[in-house]
Amino acid sequence: MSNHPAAPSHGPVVTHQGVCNLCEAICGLTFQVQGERIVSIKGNDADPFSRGHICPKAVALKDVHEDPDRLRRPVRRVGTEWVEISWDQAFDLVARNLAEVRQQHGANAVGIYQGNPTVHNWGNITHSPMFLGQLKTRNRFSATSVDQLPHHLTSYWLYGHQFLLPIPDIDRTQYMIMLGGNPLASNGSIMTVPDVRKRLKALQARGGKLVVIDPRRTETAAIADEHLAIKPSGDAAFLLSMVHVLLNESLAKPGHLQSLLTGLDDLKQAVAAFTPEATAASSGIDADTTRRLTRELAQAESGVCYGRMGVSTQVNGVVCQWAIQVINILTGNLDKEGGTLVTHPAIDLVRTGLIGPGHVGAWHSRVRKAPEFGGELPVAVLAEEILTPGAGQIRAMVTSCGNPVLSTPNGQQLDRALSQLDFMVSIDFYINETTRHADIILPPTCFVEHDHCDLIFMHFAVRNVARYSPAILPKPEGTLHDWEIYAGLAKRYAQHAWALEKGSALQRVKGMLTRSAMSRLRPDQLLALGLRKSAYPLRMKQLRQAPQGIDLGPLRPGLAQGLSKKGRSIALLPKAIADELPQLANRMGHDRADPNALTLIGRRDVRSNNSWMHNSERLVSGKARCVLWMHTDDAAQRGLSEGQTVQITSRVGKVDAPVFITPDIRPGVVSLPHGWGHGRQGVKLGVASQHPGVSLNDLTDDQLTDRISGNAALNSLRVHVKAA
Ligand SMILES: Nc1nc2c(c(=O)[nH]1)N[C@H]1C(S)=C(S)[C@@H](COP(=O)(O)OP(=O)(O)OC[C@H]3O[C@@H](n4cnc5c(=O)[nH]c(N)nc54)[C@H](O)[C@@H]3O)O[C@H]1N2
Ligand SMILES: Nc1nc2c(c(=O)[nH]1)N[C@H]1C(S)=C(S)[C@@H](COP(=O)(O)OP(=O)(O)OC[C@H]3O[C@@H](n4cnc5c(=O)[nH]c(N)nc54)[C@H](O)[C@@H]3O)O[C@H]1N2
Ligand code: SF4
Ligand SMILES: [Mo]
Repeated sequence: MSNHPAAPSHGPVVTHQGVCNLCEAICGLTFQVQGERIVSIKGNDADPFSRGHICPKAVALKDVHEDPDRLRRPVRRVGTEWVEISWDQAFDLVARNLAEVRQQHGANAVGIYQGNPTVHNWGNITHSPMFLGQLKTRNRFSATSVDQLPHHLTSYWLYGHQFLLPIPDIDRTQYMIMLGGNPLASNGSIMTVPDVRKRLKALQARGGKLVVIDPRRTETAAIADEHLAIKPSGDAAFLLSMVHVLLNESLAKPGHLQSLLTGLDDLKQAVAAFTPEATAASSGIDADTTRRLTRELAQAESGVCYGRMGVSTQVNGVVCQWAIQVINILTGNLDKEGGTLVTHPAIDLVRTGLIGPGHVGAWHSRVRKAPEFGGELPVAVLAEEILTPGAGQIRAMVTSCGNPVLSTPNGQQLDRALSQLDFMVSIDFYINETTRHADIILPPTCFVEHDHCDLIFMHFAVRNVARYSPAILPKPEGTLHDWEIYAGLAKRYAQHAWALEKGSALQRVKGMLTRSAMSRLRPDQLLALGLRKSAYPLRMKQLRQAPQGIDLGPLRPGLAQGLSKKGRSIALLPKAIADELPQLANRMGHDRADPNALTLIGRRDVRSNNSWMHNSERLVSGKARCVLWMHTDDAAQRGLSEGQTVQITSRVGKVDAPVFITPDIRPGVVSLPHGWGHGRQGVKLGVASQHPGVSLNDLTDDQLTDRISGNAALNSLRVHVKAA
């Protein structure tokens, strides 16, 4: 493999404005560059949205750029060795092998997994469909189903579109209840909110109130006006009680939404059993507190109920996200300034139809019969689809922007499954826990080497903003961007799979010509075309002249009007929820907990980013971060002392980690971060291997999923902990 000589650094120091793409906040950055070397990275005060804010990860963009472990050329695995090959050879091998598998075993024998950076790097959005669409497989997976799937399903049912996600109007609200989100560490999610600490402080300074509901006293809980350490997975019961109180204390005032609502009587019946008294034992939140919070929210001038990862990735994920929407509707806060609002981005994928409304259950997984949503199956079923023999078994995989061995439940099982594939290709610049199983790795350029315009997160932003960021550094010779890799694969695969395509020769030629024309257009050329359909009078020239971003104003109402225009109503009680609630009511209070078991939840840290920023020395140095948080009483009961190594055991696995003893977590609950576990053989991450940690997902259970959507239930896992 190639060595990477330090990038030349001579000539004048030049300043560029760009963004950080690592998380959903998309902070504006100022880069100083000398030759091909980054000299400094700072927050961009001129950015109207992020206002100079950054976190420690932004500076590590330089480390990724200079990382000697980062691949720059395609490699092929020969036994345990990796050898560089040309792009032409690589495309040919990939296209030939995938077409062969499809020919012999059918289209579903090829599986696809697209990970989180897919949505943080626009070339993947614009160009991956040209190649992946041709594979025509139903075995598509992504990080969505270890994350926000319940949000999409809820919006699909209530508002008719998977991407109509109402966003907290954090800058104007007077009351915010936050469940299962820790934006002070995560910097916000399904709420693009750079500089969140200042925005929350401003909420408090104008007399508003922040309530955080989380089993752990998180960084966000620590600045809240009130923190309730709920029992893990007690949220559905608690939220249903809030709905109950709204409907039974005549607090429900949907106001401007009233004429759109149907099913209000059925809803009242459906939540009848969930009195605050009945749910208190399940949630750990007493009835008086539930009633008081509900009244406070209902009576506030404006308010938001917001729930994220912690309430999505549990067995009642969809019930939680649905109940949150219902609460915002009943309090009249949906589609209201200071409440929750849908966004109006410059490139609007919803209103232009570029993202479809979604569909559910159009097909099911082969082994477990889990439903697809929006064309994807839940990733919790991926390993069994590879391991279970029979027609339709997955025999080849395409992965990109992802590390499912560390990020999906029962990672060890998936690790085993990937090692048994006939063929695997990964589009990634690291040889990590997942890509080490690939036959071919195709490495794209890294972030500072390509341009970027956010196409996804501006749909979730707390302000409407348009921003286009040119590349900071030139692309080194012989390297390709993600979009160029997809364009190359699309073309080559079409040649190899020619005989497999259905339709007349003329139709096939037409398809090929369209793809070939499309794949020659760069993302910025597609953006220029897209702007012509924008509701704003914006052109590429203006975006290029304002790399700090163009403010398009605060969020504004539009959801209700859009629904009325289409003659749509909001049916408050989708059938799947109506079917689920009686079962939930029956399960309440019948929790036969093993008295020695603890409940394991996750944790994010501001210096870590899922599984992949651990090869940056500046981010992993200092105190070890992959440690198990445990309450003081639970540690005393087990005779454990600070820093001692403990063994954590679940149904599917065992890991050892040091314990951190603290009063800042609910008794009976322990917490471990995900994304660690770099000690596996064959991983080529020099720094990360020195700070390996263990993988939380070697403990999480692929059989534990949200009962409605199949989203992974990563939180609330039963574990046993003892001295190692
Ligand atoms: N137990 C537990 N598990 C979790 C979570 C949790 O809270 N608890 N969180 C879940 C969530 S929310 C998510 S989103 C997933 C994330 O899980 P994944 O999406 O599977 O994984 P990442 O760790 O984000 O890995 C990103 C990979 O993309 C590569 N990469 C980075 N930038 C680019 C690029 O521009 N192009 C290409 N081609 N590759 C790139 C990196 O090298 C890395 O290998 O993890 C989930 N797993
Ligand atoms: N620094 C950093 N930032 C990130 C990431 C990262 O890995 N590192 N990942 C990015 C990604 S991909 C995403 S999706 C976002 C996620 O963003 P957030 O949703 O804000 O993510 P978390 O910090 O995991 O917050 C989840 C919270 O839920 C709590 N929790 C766990 N179980 C329960 C429960 O049963 N009930 C309740 N009420 N709470 C519970 C946990 O204690 C935790 O505080 O973060 C993004 N930003
Ligand atoms: S919060 Fe940090 S990681 Fe997220 S975009 Fe801003 S600088 Fe990047
Ligand atoms: Mo995520």
